[in-house]
Amino acid sequence: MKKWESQFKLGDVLTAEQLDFFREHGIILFRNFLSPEQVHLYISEVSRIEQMWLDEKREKVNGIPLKFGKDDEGKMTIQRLCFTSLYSDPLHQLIQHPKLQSLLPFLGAFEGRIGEEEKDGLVVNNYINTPNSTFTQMGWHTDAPRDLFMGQRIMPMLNVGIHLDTCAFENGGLRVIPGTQRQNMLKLLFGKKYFIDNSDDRREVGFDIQAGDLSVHDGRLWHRVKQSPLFGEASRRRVMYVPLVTGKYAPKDENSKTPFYHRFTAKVHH
Ligand SMILES: O=C(O)CCC(=O)C(=O)O
Ligand SMILES: [Fe+2]
Repeated sequence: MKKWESQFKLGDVLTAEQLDFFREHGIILFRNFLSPEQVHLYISEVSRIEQMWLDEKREKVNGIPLKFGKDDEGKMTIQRLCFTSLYSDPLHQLIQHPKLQSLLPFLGAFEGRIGEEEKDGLVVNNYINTPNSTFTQMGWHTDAPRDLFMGQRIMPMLNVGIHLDTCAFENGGLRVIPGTQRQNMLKLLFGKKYFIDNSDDRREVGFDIQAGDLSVHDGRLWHRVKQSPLFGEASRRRVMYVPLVTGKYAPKDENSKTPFYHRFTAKVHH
């Protein structure tokens, strides 16, 4: 396990160095994408949406199940929200920001777009290490085979992470195995046991992530979320993900079916 440094800043266009780095490793971290004020605003927007959905007793958004947990006082919380930008002007504007469009060349020759209404839209993961939490870590996986479960072939896609909490390397969080985005299909599908393997890997790397940082990883890259050694609020980690997608436009709506893999991941994401 190794900590990587990063000094990359996201400008209006990606530099040759940034493109080369991403092509080699399948992951890149940009510092200070959001100001502290923006982080604060998006956290409050997520709380507002969470409360609205709890009040509505909502269980799914566009066919994708919300993931519920309880806080220390036994109050219901939502630990994974999806399609959030469709319920918030500030989040919608963030997703439409030209700086996010500037990430599309990471897809290489493929023409991409921001998947605001596709896949799970703008996801918010809210991890906390408490006895009642249902979301403390996420086992090894790649994001690519979800397409297979949807009955489609795997298309190139990137996941953009917008980090709302500071998470030092020592405190767990995102871990990736650099370069695995270039593996063959057999390794992509069977390189590790999807979601149930939480063990350390000597090849894995992570970062000291600051609230406001932005990460991009290739959908074919092996990655996981390592559990925090801390407990309670000190372990809280909120991160938003939006997919950059290619291929046929496939928006979801209220009538969209629940993908089969959610029945599986609901059981193993603890
Ligand atoms: O929370 C993270 O940083 C990663 C989440 C993830 O890999 C996923 O939702 O597929
Ligand atoms: Fe993932």
